[in-house]
Amino acid sequence: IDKARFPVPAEVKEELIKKYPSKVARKRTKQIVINHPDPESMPEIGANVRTVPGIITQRGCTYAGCKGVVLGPTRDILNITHGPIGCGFYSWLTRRNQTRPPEETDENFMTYCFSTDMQEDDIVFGGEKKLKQAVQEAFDIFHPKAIGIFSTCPVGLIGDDVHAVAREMKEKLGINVFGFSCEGYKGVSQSAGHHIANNQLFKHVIGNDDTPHPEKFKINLLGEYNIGGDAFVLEDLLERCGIKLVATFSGNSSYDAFANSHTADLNAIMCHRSINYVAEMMEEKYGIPWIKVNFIGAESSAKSLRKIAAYFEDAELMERVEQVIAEEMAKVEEVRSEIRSRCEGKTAMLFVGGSRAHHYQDLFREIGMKVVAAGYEFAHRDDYEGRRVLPNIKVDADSRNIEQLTVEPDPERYRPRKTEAERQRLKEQGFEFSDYEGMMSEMERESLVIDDISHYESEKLIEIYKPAVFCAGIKEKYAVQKMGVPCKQLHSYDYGGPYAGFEGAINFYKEIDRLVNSKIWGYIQAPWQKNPEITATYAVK
Ligand code: CFM
Ligand code: HCA
Repeated sequence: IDKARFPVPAEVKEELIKKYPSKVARKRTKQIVINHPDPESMPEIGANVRTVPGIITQRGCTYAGCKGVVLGPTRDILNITHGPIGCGFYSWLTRRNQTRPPEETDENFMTYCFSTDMQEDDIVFGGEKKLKQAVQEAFDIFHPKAIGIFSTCPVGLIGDDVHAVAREMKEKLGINVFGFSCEGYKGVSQSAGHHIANNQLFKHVIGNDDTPHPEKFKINLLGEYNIGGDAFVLEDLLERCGIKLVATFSGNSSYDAFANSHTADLNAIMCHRSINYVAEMMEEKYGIPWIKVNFIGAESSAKSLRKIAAYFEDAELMERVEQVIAEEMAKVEEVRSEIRSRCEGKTAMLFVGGSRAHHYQDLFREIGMKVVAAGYEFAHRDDYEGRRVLPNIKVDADSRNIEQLTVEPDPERYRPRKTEAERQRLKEQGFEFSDYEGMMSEMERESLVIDDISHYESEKLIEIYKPAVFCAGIKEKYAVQKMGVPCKQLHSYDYGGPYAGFEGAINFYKEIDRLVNSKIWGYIQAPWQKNPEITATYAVK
């Protein structure tokens, strides 16, 4: 970080926490670190800990992580929210997860919002009867092959047993019905909901259909949710390379693809945070190895394709991949160099979720922009520090009801995709299996890394750095823009996208160019520029 242009990070950190009561400041200080990218001197960061009550956080709830994030993008599982109508409504497509049924007659329930619309009576007398009726009604009208039931906060508080209802209805209707104990309050964030979703998918769906595929190179794409059409771009890219995509978890996906996903040779993971549990369980039970990929950014996309091809060690595949990369890179370069000349040296901040605050930094780097601060809402230390960190027991106590499934190898279906010797050889060539690459090693020295940033801290950061663009979500968007700084939503992409793959990179460069080089922001005055600060006086006892 250029000291002449940017404030001293230690002073910025001090400024961010100085107004907090000392107990809160002590907590926040662990979650705000000044980066050192080398593994030996990389600081530890506090992550996956409960937000201090009273602080305005960007985080969402466990139900959102389970129902909205992991299961939401699957078109033909009929998802019923057991709870007040707001929970179902909020998680209904605000995430812009798209789907495209191959045939017009294929089922797509994503255009519907199913909920038991829980009322006071149900809270007092219990809601299981209503839930059973809802499952029956949904079955009678739609005849789905599977129904998922999702618990919201009141379900846990009153003790409705969604799993008993699911078992009973599965028996009665003869279709797959499964429940999720993903009450919103259960963990410290969405992250607990990912875990619950992973467990139930593994227990109830994955492995239900053994039909083999004739193709030579078969992969699953894990942690790709087709926001703004990203998965469509990647499906096309893989097809052109001659790589068979068995299942995507869970963008543009179907129940049948999940059921059959254990027939793939390799799991390629985009968002590790939300789906690593499935990857690990599939490796344990079926012997499918996993690798990390990142299709955000042109360079990263090329690297990821090469990594997949390297795993299969097939000359023809490698050649095809190189061909596709060359074709795509030519198109990217045409746009990139011009945009780079206008964006070079400008600054960005990214505060999102559990993987994008890391992955999208590549796109900014590609157009010469500098990331001065970044952080996740709910990622774990692994995702920051890039090393496997054992769960912090104190933290886990907050979400102690989340089951860590014990998975045994399935002797009939376990097939080592590569022998131990072959794996070893790949490793010696620098090929990484199961790596925990994190955000901090790729960020500049002395940049700020902030976990679960508070609204107050965001405002302070913007005041101090005045970044050219601030990336976050809908809750922050307009507060940021009122300060005269454009906010790009990296969750929903605002109305844009796709941003994945080469095509997506071009779209993103253009969007950022448009935002950071627009003159409009200069006409907006932030409140502190217009009016002198009015210090509030409080009544003191
Ligand atoms: Fe993974 Fe996601 Fe993200 Fe995530 Fe999310 Fe999302 Fe996100 Mo919003 S699964 S962690 S829980 S990449 S919904 S598609 S954008 S916070 S960074
Ligand atoms: C969620 C979904 C969310 C919210 C985005 C936002 C998404 O966590 O419930 O705050 O703008 O990507 O839609 O992360």
